[in-house]
Amino acid sequence: MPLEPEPRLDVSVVIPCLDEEAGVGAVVDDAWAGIEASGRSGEVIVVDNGSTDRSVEVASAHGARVIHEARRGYGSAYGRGLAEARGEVIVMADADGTYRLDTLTAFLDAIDDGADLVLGSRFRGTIHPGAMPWLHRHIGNPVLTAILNAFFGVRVSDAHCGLRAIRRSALLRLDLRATGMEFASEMILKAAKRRLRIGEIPIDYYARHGESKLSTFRDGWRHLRFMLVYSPTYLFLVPGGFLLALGALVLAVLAGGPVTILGRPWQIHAMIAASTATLVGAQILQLGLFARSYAVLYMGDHEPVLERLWQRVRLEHGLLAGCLLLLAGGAMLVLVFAEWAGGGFGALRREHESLLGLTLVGLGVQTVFASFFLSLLGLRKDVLAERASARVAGERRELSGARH
Ligand SMILES: Nc1nc2c(ncn2[C@@H]2O[C@H](COP(=O)(O)OP(=O)(O)OP(=O)(O)O)[C@@H](O)[C@H]2O)c(=O)[nH]1
Ligand SMILES: [Mg+2]
Repeated sequence: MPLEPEPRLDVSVVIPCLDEEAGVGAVVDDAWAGIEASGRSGEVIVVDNGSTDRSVEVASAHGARVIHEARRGYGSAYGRGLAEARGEVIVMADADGTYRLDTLTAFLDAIDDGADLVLGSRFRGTIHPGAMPWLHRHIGNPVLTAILNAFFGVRVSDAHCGLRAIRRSALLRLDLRATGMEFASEMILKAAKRRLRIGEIPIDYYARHGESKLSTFRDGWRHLRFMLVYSPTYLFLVPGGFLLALGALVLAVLAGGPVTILGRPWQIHAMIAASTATLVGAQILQLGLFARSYAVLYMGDHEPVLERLWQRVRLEHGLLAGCLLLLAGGAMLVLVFAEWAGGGFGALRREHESLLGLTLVGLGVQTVFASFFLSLLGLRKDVLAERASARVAGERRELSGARH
């Protein structure tokens, strides 16, 4: 987002608006009143996306700077509005009259007190009758908020509240890209990743004017999808690790032949399932590792364990591990073949051993090729060294600052 680096006002109120002629005028008035009550300098920006009603006229008549964005969507509108904002602090609000901006001073005070991002919380405040449908109030918002908290290690009570404030310097670090309603989740999860300070203020939520632009399932899915894509730990590492561990355990138990557990014989079918789980689990884990590495190397994510791994583990280590797996699996297959040949290629009952050998060969091949792919991603490994030396330089500066 090409944000202007120098703020020229204390506060910008940015309001996305799509066909909200019934609400936008009062919201703009409310924003000006909030700015005045706070005693700060400010501006009110309304971002239109091709409204077909009188929203633009109404917003302008009430003194808003109206900006037009061609790309549709709540996130696209904010991307543009935030880039145009000139305030030191940016306050975000909807155009439908659901939020009151007499709370603006409280948001600005919270930023003055050290928060980088301040979220309104409807759940800790008051949701007035008719403001939020039952499904959103009791299922959609709480469940998606809980997922965001679990995935990204935050503790917010209302991840989708449209009334929030952010410090300009914090916004510059977020690199927001979402185009739809998932923009609301993106702000929080990226703030968490950059370790920004997130505050909350209980607020009132009123019934909206005009028609809702929120589509329950489409937008709910967009939030969920976005969180999954940004959380490879949950998308890849948890299911991959689970499948690999379960598969490997069953393979180990059944390696020598059928086993009786809980009074039932476990035979080749369980072994086939375990082999599939092992290979699929390993594959998902590798994809997770690719995704995390990409995020660390190319998207500026910070993950100490992975960064250390990247600096210590080389392509040759991966190739060695892959070859060892290949050798172990290959040796088992050779032994089975030798027994078969020794018996004159007659009947052979070594399914368990063969399957274990084949699974190890499969894992070996995957590991070899995954290692090559990782080393391709690692062409940008220099950024880690640069980041590390920048950190050391920063620490030195702090130390010498402390000494003076
Ligand atoms: N410019 C622009 N604004 C949008 C777009 N979609 C939604 N908005 C605005 O973003 C704000 C939030 O959308 P709402 O429809 O109120 O969504 P919501 O607040 O989650 O749902 P409700 O509780 O039903 O109001 C409103 O001011 C909309 O006018 C869009 O595509 N472009
Ligand atoms: Mg709304």
